[in-house]
Amino acid sequence: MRKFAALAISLAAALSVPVWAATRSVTLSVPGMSCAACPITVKKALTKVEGVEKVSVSFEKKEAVVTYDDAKTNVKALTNATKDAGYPSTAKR
Ligand SMILES: [Cu+2]
Repeated sequence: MRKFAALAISLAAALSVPVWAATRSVTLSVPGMSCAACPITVKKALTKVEGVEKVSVSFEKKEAVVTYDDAKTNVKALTNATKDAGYPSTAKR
């Protein structure tokens, strides 16, 4: 029965991902980017956040578009990450 128990546990673990988990996208306004090198820092900081799938930063628009898994991270974690890197940001609506 050991094998069955192990199977049941791994199955339960696989199913523990919330059904409402979804890939979301948010546009962050990052007004502190002052030169063409800034987006690199911002992108690095956002990419490091667990759950982030894609980051595209525009220096011209001073914004970052982030695609993330909302079961693993959230907008607050993203804005915190840019803030910690020296670039406070806010979510655009
Ligand atoms: Cu810069």
